[in-house]
Amino acid sequence: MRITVISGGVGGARFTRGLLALLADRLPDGHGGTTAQVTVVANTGDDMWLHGVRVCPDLDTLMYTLGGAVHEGQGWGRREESTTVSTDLAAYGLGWDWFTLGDLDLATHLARTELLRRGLPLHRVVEHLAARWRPGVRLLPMSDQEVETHVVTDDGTLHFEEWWVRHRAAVPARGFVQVGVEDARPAPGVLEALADADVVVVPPSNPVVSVGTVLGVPGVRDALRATAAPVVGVSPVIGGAPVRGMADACLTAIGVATDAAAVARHHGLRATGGVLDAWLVDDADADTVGPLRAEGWRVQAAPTLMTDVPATAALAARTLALVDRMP
Ligand code: GDP
Ligand code: FO1
Ligand code: CA
Repeated sequence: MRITVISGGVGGARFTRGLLALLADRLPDGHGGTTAQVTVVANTGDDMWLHGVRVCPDLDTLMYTLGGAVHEGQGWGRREESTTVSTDLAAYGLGWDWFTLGDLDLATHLARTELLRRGLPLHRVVEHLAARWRPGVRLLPMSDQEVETHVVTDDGTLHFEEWWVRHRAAVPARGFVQVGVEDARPAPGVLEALADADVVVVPPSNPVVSVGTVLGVPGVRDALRATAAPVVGVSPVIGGAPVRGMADACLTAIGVATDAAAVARHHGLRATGGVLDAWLVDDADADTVGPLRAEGWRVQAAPTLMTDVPATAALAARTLALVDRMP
């Protein structure tokens, strides 16, 4: 079974880790006995140049999380990490003192930058770096072209990471722009991964700056609307709040309520011009099931807190079952 996941960083990575645990006995066994392949299309809108190296937060969170190297508590960066280089860079007054590049993480950015400078397109760079970590999925950037999410505030425009990390999204965002997206094309394999999937999953990722950014790459939304695969999403909002991070500030910026049903309606049903067929809400939001069903949604309430891998595997199972795609 071919499963395609559209992902940001921590939420999408943790969901995918649970999905792989669910499929554990059905993943490519290297002897041709493959019965399930997972492709993850990752958001690259958080990416930036820093100290001359290319930083790709969501790609790296996916690679590290699925490769078992992530700093679990942070959800980003490497597990055993030090900040010797970052501290010394600060002594030169360079870089962002509110954005720490760990020493081991820096090796990833140096390797990526070297390969980019050799002329490899990003999707080939990702393939090369991911091979070391064996994430168990095909990891694709949404595009090989640089797309950067910038945040429009009353005092000017900021790179998303500055807004998110330095300001903790406390500066009101009036909107988001994906710089470069007009000239971006889906990376090789992305459209096929959506068209040829047996199921497409929108995991509990940030609906605006993760999922929304991927959908904004020309051609992606159309491919999602056109695929024969059912498209099922999981609410990243529980009980009116994001589980972690500031997706509420992102939703408010685009005029969407921080509510499990409002996020579904924001993505929209494919039958009425949107991109989803089905939506899983948390048990805490079971009251949204009736109204959404009345609007034509395939919707169920389930435990959606990804407390550990088994819980997430159970969530992944409920997600696939909602569209009759149990492995
Ligand atoms: P980021 O790029 O690191 O911000 O990660 P993502 O965009 O992939 O996911 C962030 C979103 O995942 C946030 O909006 C969270 O509310 C959501 N999220 C994180 N953990 C959970 C969880 O355990 N359950 C649910 N339902 N959503 C979660
Ligand atoms: N997040 C922070 O809150 N503080 C940091 O200093 C920080 C550094 C960092 C370095 C590399 C990287 O790949 C991610 C990093 N992040 C940091 C996380 C980043 O903001 C998130 O992964 C996402 O981009 C948010 O959606
Ligand atoms: Ca992100």
